[in-house]
Amino acid sequence: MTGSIVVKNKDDKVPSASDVDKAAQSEKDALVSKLVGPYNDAKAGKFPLPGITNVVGYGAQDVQNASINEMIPATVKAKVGQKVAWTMIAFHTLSFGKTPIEPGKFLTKAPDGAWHLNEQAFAPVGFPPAPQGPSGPPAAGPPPVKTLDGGTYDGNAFKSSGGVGSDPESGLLQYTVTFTKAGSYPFVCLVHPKMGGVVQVS
Ligand SMILES: [Cu+2]
Repeated sequence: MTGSIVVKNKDDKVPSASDVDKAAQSEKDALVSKLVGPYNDAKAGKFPLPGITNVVGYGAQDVQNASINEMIPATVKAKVGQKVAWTMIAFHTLSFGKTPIEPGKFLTKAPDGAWHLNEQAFAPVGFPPAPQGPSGPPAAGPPPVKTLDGGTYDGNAFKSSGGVGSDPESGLLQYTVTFTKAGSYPFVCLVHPKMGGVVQVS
């Protein structure tokens, strides 16, 4: 994520706030129009790569600077004993149970006014953390898939993937959870408020 500030001479003309707003809006419209097709396909259960049925966040390969902060589908159905896989697209968490922080409230203000990241939002909970290895050069062909197995879940505790995502170099990351008891299990992303869904296990 990068940006730049251009400092102009005092007498140079600079765009007005409304010019900047208009430019930003048209950039946004252009990005949205590129994402609408893939988004509608995903909502209809159509993903461009095999083996993907559930995603945490979504986007389009040719749009690197915008993504969709949504769980697709929002309702996932599973049978007792079934291992469910979610493909983590950008940086999100997939978290079940009573969350240690309110989704989106991952920054806390210290008495000195400095903002700190709330580590509880991004730590994996309820299973051993995945080994963090260096990512290699991109391989030819479809991106490799790495699996982060979250183990089993019966609704009795907090469980979270931690803050994870896929990246173009090391490939897709799938987080899996095996449901051992019938029930309805809501899940959220601790980074983005309103990003959630439910697993219905029967
Ligand atoms: Cu998120």
